[in-house]
Amino acid sequence: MDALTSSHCRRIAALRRHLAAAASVAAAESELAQLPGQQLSAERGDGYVFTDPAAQGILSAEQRDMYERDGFLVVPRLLAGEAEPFVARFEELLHTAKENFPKGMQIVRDLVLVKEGVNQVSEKAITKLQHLETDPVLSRFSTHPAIVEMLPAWTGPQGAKSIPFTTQFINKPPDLGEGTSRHPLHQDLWYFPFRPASAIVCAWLALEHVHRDNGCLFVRPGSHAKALKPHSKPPDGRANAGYLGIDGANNEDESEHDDELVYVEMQPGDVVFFHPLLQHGSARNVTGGFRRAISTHYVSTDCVFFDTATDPVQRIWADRVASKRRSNAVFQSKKPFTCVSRLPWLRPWRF
Ligand SMILES: O=C(O)CCC(=O)C(=O)O
Repeated sequence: MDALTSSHCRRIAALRRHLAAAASVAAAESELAQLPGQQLSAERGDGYVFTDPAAQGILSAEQRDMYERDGFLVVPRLLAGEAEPFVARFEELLHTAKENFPKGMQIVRDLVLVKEGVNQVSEKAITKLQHLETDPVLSRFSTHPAIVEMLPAWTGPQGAKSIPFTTQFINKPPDLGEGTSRHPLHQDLWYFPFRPASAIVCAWLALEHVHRDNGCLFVRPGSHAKALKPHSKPPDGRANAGYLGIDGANNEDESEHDDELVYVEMQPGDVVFFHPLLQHGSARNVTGGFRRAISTHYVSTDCVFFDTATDPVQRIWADRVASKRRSNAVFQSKKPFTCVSRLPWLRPWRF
């Protein structure tokens, strides 16, 4: 009887913990829903919400409708035949001493693999290069005329800037069995303290055939029309530094959600444009090769920061920036959701 009671107690305690965790996710979601930063998107003049009126003449009616409905759009062969120099440059950088790297470029290593003994300067340990602005070759993606010409469809005709830390070369190494090559389901808007969300867009170029086995992007179509969800590091610790996921969904095996997800298989030169609220990620690379892509987020010069002092979500982000000593007056504002800045720190290219 005693044994039964204590097993009951353990189960009840476990159930309580489970319910408390679920309740705290629900509480965080409802708190988030109240925030000014959740005023995400509004109709933009011609009946559309997620694309700018300038999209007319850039996207076909069908493409525009697809983006409005799904939150992403694949443009096949937009940069056909242009993948090779990016890959060659990445490989050249792998053999370049750090002190000879382009100024400001950051190497993001797979910390889990490094901890497990993978040589940290090897191709297998490097998951990303970020801040590609000063690199003579890799910078050509963000400023590529074929991409830049399409931007007004989302960012409007007034101009756009690339968001510096989002210019990245992504090198997904073969998974060693721990799932560290996986990027959990997330929304990029979590990292961006400016709005409106729909005037931000990501362009992601496949540098080779990307498919389910080597970890192509997976997306949840239509999720761009929903709220920003709380994000955190996956509790089982299998994700890399900075790879946050949506609370309650970041530790799961995405194949459990196959009915809701689309796996975006692409050929080299294909570009996918997607909304910053679109829930997306990429699965393990279970091949023996690498899966490479290059991407950039762009933001309309009409976007405004909102007050991070009154918004806990954005405060996390602001603290991160502050900790990197990119001092910035926009984070000092006292008034909620005011136009405190026209993106002064987004130095790189204006289009
Ligand atoms: O390319 C990938 O594997 C995922 C990239 C991504 O989702 C991101 O950088 O936000």
